[in-house]
Amino acid sequence: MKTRVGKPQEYKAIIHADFDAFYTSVEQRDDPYIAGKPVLVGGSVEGRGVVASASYEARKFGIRSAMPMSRALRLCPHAIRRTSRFDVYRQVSRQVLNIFREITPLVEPLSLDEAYLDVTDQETRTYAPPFIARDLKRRIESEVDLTISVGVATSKSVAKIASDLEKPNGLTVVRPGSESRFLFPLPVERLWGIGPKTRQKLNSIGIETIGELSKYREDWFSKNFGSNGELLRLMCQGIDDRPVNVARIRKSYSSETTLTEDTDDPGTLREIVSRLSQDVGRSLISNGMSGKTVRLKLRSSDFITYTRQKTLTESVQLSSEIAEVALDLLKRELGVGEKFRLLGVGVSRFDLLENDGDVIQFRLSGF
Ligand code: TTP
Ligand code: CA
Repeated sequence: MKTRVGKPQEYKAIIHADFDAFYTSVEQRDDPYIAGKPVLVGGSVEGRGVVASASYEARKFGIRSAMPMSRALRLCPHAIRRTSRFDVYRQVSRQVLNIFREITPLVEPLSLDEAYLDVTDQETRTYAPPFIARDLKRRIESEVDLTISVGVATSKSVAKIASDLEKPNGLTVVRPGSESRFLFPLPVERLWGIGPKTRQKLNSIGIETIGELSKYREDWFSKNFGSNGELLRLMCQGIDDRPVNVARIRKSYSSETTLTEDTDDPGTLREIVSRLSQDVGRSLISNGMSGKTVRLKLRSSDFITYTRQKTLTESVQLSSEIAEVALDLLKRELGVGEKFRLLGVGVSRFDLLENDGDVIQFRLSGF
């Protein structure tokens, strides 16, 4: 590691790197015939599949990730559809993470196509973080033949927001001290953890921008966002001390829900389990993961929590496959007069992950 020479101030230098249209860019790279054309990677129309990734040429037609494939093809009938090749995406991801790790050992992958790098120790008087980021982009382009968008900032949350602003092939630098100027005009949903529902709620009370949200006081944040309130308040100011976490390894994906009313109705319970399976399948697909163990969590009306699980010979990833196993596990718990108040579905045992520890995800919870 290089030594730091005469650093003027004590702040961190964080880079967030994110592939542009990851799956479709890999497909275009490997087949020159479809380069520059509208390309969709995802499930089939017949199988009621959704778009996993849309090339930027396809986005001009209004196509977005998670849209049903049938709708996407109505918007752009001449789009070229490809099925996912996870093995290739994983291989690209590993190759790029290795390049990142040649630059700094402090690399935190978030999913197959995103990572944070802490380059504080690589900065020198003549080699500032924006140059490190520029060189990083050039290396990926020449060695992997793909483009990434990067954000450079003093914290993870600001770097992540920055990398998204000038996609594709963007390089956005937020200089130390200019965080508020950068963040305040942006809409609140740019902040991590502010999903569509929270955005709507904030908009309904007249809060549109991060600047407007930042005016509220500590007690308002804790009242409205609970224990995450303070984290969010500080993020509005561009303050985020979370370190780049090399060791964060996600070992399972799950989704659970507390029922509005305890029930033993098989139809209702089956529907909930199917929906939870869908949530889990979506997370697995967007992270290029699959697992062999499907787990069903149940909490009865007398608050007894237990799990039932099945380990398969082949990994599953699709919602339909997960639901099939989870519904089978559920079937054995029905008809014994027990009512349930909570259900959960999870998938774990990522063989790939156990081998190389590459796929990691962080979620801001509690919203
Ligand atoms: P994203 O980074 O959200 O999307 P992207 O890389 O295709 O496009 P960009 O970052 O330029 O906006 O997701 C990364 C990959 O994860 C994406 O290529 C495919 C997969 N994915 C899904 O399978 N389902 C989804 O709903 C999403 C959002 C992504
Ligand atoms: Ca991406």
